[in-house]
Amino acid sequence: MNAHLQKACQQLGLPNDHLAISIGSNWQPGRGESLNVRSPIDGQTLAEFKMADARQVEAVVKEATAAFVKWRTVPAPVRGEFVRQYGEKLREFKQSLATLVSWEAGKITQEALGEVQEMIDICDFAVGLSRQLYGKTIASERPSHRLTEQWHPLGPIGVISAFNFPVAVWAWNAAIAWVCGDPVIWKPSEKTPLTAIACQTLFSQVLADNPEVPPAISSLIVGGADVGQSLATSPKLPLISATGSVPMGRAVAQNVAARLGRSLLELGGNNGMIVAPSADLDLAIRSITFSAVGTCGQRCTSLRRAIVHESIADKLRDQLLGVYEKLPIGDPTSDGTLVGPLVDERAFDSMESALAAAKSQGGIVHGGGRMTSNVPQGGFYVRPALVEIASDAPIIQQETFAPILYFMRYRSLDEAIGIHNCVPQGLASAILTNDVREAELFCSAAGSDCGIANVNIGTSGAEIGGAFGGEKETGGGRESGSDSWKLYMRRATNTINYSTDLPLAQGIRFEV
Ligand code: UN1
Repeated sequence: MNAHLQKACQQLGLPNDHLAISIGSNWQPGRGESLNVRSPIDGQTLAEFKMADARQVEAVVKEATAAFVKWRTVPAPVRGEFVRQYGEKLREFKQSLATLVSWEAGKITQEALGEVQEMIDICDFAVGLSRQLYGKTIASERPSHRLTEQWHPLGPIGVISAFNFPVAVWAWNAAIAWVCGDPVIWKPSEKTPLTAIACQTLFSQVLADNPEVPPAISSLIVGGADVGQSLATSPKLPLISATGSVPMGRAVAQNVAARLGRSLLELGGNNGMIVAPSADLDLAIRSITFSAVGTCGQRCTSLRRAIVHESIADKLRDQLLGVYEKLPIGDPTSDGTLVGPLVDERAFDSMESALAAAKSQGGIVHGGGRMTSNVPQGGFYVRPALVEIASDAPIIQQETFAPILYFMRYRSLDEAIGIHNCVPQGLASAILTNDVREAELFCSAAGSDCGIANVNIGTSGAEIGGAFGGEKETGGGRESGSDSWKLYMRRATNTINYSTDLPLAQGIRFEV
């Protein structure tokens, strides 16, 4: 194992023998298939251990349910104090956790640090939120009555997360759920269990300083799809929050809906950007490059479609290709690298087949292909691709988790918005323009149909303060900031009569 990684693991207090299940600080071995965790950097094995199987889920759910009964009565600001301490722990271990994120998910150092910062930010947000979980007081139509609403903890929730944000997406859910009074059961991606084990290890350290906190407010189950399905079908988990592919989300949603539970889905992106004639081209180059090749095109928010006005298309394409040519691609832990590896061979195969399909549909492919020199051996390093293609080519409907940017041309803004909205996904979108009318139209009801619509920035890299999520096949969920917390709570409407009469609503007379 690489020396930096080894040091980071030691600092995080990571055990040498990994166990698949943790309820609070109680670790148990899995009884499922064995898992070989490989680093995207060089394909080397980072760890090998047995995953949990579906039959082990019930015991974890039972503990979380018992923890809920205690945690829901702890005052929310006191729950917030626990989250504050977790945030402090993350500050202390930011560097080590980021090193692990780089090795397990293949992120460049800057983006790995940014991911841990996102966890810290959501903890801070949740601490403030813990004093603001308020309902409304509503004017009652009856004399001497008070009509009001309260938000109560919902219950233990299941979090299913993806490899590309192996720790931040869990933290968005966990920090908010904890202040809302909900225990969290986490099934991380099988590709990134070590970062999850690290987060749970840090949780146990905070737990040790807070003996009154029920340990099972945080559990971890490293397992496969059977474990995910078992969480989704468990009637004891009122909310399942799932991030990943559309087929995974569809399966989760159907299982959760069958028992009338609540699901929060954050699925495919296929995000687009309109580049208008008045756009600042320098800003366009920088924002397109960060969104399209950052994280090697493996963010839900990655830019996949540039819809460029025909008057500036050739110039922008040439400048972009010039920048693509010089991109530092390689070991994500080396200073200066901007593009790290794809997560694995399967991701590389999907990129290859998407590019082949694009070619067969008339696309002109610039870049693409595997790099083998000046990169660590064993990893899947690729040249980002820019594909000039017609806006009606079927391939642009499809999201491929790789650095492929479909480059299309438009004449009128109406046409551009039409092309932009013609895909089945609806997560993030952007327009680059200096024309205030175009910007406002794009953000209006007649503009972008996505959950995130930006002006003069790229599609990726959202702050935690806003609600994060999207429409259509993206799944409709909202996580992280704004009032997303409401999904993690249940609302009770209370009518309180402080008179000796019993007037009925709607003026109904019912004398006995
Ligand atoms: C994801 O890719 O699942 O907006 C989350 C962003 C990040 C989160 C992405 N803050 O790109």
